[in-house]
Amino acid sequence: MDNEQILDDLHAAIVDGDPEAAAAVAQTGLTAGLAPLDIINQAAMPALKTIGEGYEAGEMFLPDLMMSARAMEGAMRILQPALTSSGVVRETAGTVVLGTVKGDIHEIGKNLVGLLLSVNGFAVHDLGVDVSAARFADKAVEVHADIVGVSALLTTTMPGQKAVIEALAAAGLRPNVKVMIGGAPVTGAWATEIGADAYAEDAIAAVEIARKLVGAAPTEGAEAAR
Ligand code: HCB
Repeated sequence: MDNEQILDDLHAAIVDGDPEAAAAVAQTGLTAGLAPLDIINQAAMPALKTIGEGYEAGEMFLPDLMMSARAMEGAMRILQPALTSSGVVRETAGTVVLGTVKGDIHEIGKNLVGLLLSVNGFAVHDLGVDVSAARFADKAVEVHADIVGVSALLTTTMPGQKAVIEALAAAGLRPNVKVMIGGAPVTGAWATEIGADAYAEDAIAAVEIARKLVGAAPTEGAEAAR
């Protein structure tokens, strides 16, 4: 089976919401020598985009989204250890508190950001999903965070990112603790509007931006995870 077929099969398994097939194809991809990050970027993420577009067009429904998310998790169970073991971690690049805002339970993208930051030497404290602004601020104090990464996938929960910035400011942490925001509906313009330090379009960008925010020289960064 050629690599293109493997990527097509994984795309199909995620769109079809088949966790077992997704895990099996992900394993086939690794065995064939595909880099875990390439499998994620070239098959898994486009599949989620397809599902999202189908949902928006009224051609797919919430159970479809949920099945696809499970299939993505099936693939990630195989890909995550491979991604972790391919990273070269030498020292702690910085401390990051990460989470998805209150009212929002999307976690796939946030988990990917956390994984790539860890692989690239950051100490990541993942608060999970549906996290209040106060909890972000408390954790940032507790672990002496350099960066707070805030994910939001719904237009209705994006104001939660602003609330996190306000909570950090109220705790006296700004501007020393940097805020990096992301999530499908989030833009650079929104980051500017709410006073975030950075917007990261994807997990690879998040690593490079995090390095810049802590003043570390850019290195092979996300490339180390390939
Ligand atoms: Co969800 N959902 N969903 N969903 N969902 C979206 C996000 C829509 C865009 C689908 C659509 O309509 N086209 C839409 C949001 C519309 C909007 O507001 N603009 C939507 C909706 C409406 C909903 C519900 C309201 C549906 C309903 O109940 N009627 C509901 C909300 C539940 C809630 O949160 N309260 C809901 C539920 C779900 C699940 C539970 C079924 C499932 C999530 C499962 C899980 O995470 N465990 C789900 C999924 C899977 C999606 C789609 C299909 C994929 C999201 C995803 O994982 N993308 C999504 C469609 C889409 O986005 N194309 C759809 C892949 C990751 C890798 O991308 O953007 O999350 P990402 O993350 C990137 C990037 O943004 C950046 O790096 C990541 C990695 O590259 N990044 C950061 C993210 N966070 C960062 C933080 C940083 O500091 C830095 C960078």
